[in-house]
Amino acid sequence: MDKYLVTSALPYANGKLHIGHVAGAYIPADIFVRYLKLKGEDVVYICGTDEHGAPISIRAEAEGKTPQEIVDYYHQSIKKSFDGISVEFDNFSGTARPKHHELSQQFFLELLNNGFINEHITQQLYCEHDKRFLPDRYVEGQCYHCGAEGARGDQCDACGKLIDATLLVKPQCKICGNTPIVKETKHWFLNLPKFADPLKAWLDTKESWKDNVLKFILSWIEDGLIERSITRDINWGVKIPVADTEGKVLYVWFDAPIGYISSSIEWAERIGQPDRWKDYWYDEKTKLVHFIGKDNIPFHAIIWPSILMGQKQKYILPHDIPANEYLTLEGDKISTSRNWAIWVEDFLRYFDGELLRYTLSANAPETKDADFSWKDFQTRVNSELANILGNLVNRVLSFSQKNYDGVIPFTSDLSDYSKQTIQEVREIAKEIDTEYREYKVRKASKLCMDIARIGNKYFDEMKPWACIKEDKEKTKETLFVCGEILKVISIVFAPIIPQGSAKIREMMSFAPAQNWDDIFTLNDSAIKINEVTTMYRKIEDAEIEAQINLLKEQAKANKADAVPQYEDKLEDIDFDDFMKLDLRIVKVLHAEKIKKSDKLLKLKVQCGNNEIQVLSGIAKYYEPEQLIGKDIVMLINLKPRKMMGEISEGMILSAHIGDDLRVLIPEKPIKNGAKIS
Ligand code: B3M
Ligand code: ZN
Repeated sequence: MDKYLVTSALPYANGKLHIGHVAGAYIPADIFVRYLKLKGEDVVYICGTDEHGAPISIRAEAEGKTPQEIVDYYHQSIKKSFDGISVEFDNFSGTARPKHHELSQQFFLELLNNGFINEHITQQLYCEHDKRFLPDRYVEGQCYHCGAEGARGDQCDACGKLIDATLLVKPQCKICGNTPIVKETKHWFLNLPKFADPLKAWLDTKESWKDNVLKFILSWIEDGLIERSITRDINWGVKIPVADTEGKVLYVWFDAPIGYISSSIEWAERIGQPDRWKDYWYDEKTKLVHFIGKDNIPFHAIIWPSILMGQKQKYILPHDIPANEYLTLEGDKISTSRNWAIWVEDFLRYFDGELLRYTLSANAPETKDADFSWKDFQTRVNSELANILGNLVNRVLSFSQKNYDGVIPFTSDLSDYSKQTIQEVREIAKEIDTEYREYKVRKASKLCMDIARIGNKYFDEMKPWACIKEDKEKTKETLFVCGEILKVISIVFAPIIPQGSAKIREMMSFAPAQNWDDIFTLNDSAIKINEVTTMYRKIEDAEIEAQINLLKEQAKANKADAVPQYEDKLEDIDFDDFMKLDLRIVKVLHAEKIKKSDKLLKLKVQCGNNEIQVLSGIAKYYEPEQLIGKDIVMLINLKPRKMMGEISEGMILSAHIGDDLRVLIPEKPIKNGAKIS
């Protein structure tokens, strides 16, 4: 029997999960694991959140939080989404945990001691405005491989190639938008050229790998491997275990895959067998399978195996890396920045997670990109899950309940047609077995549904509703065969729709599916039926329209939040129009919240010799104390207005974007009353 260690890419703990994520690296992996468990194989399924890297510190800075706060929040959010779609890891860890830090440092030191890491003074992009280096996603520009805009400092999404940030065309600081300069700094490099030969020898044994993975990697090695920097000038991450490295950490892609091991260690400790992880990672018979999205290929097929090869302890190397293509949404690329995405947690507010598992399996982005559309989702649920599978379950069980006292009757008197039908179903089950083994969930899910189709066809042809009027004994055969088919369905479909399968088995008073081989043993007695309930409710057109509207609105709302473009500028005005505005510096003497309003602050400000009262909608952004004593900018000749029963004699100037707002304050103090022009 084989032993498997299955992993899914560690999602970055800087955002929610969307359907594109789960279609690629999670649902197919969970299906594979459930399949292996049914086959009685030894398998551990490992994951966790990727809690380092520039995206997390960028998000923390943008939201005024600590990286740890961001990580804690999204770890929970992501875990909840996985629970909602029944993706069940044996362990779900996080890379900010101390044990992971220790292990990553240990890996680094060993590579260093074994001569696989070199130290170099390097040129890095540096923002003089923000006074900091700009590693990875802190910088964007044009890709020098393919010319695409928006390439990040570490990788270009358009061509998938890794990037040397200093070579980016027209680089821009992601924080302030300025053009960075190049500055020297010391870094540690993984000596990939030293691994070129062993990598090639290892990859030569991987003929069965998916084409998109193998071709891509071999061409990478052909192009010549170069040393890769595995440290960064930022504060959030695993500290470099070498003296005088303040302000530097290990590169997120160095420590993240080590997370597969640290999460395995955590698992072993949690189940009370602390050494158990070694049975997998140290045993060359273990098949290590990494489910990832295609943008993660080079890290898993080159850098990660090199990190493993550079250790004295012999670790297993990836057995297979099924990398999936992308999922598009309503024909358009999924984009978190444009909010063109269906977030799993939003989906779960309206529909059962299992419907998503089925739809994303039936239409999985395996060999090419696949599209998710709400209409297609509706069709899959209504015409396949409800009309084919649900219908079969319902008609067989209800019929038996009504006519055979709540049991599916037993008979051994089977016609050739019945025997053939059972045989046909078993043949398909064998095919499904192969498809699952090769991670082909798209084909597997179609074949599972085909078995239900066969069941319906058989039921239709046997016409039990007519037959029973003449020969109740003979009609038993139809029900018996259909019961057999339902049993097979409840096993072969279990990896894709675990709850649906459990429901069928409950209604048929079977224990949960645990053994694939039950497919090949005929039921040998009558089957008691429990209460029969509807498997899948149909989704109304109105529900689908509502979802499509929601999606569009969400994207539109996002546009309103987006940085206003120069093109959005208002109509030109005359100089005289501008001169009508009496803008002044004023000093805040007093500020307080207004009862009954969570938006307004009431300010008393000094402008020259006058005291003015003004109401401003900034209460969500500032505590009154934060403003008292500050010099701010105000329009003082706006006609007085009454708001919430209070008079307001002007307007405080502020800059705002999306959900963020800043009151304008002069760069150096200047006497209040000063005119602004
Ligand atoms: N967090 C990248 C991603 O989510 C990364 C995967 C790490 S796997 C070790 O695309
Ligand atoms: Zn900058």
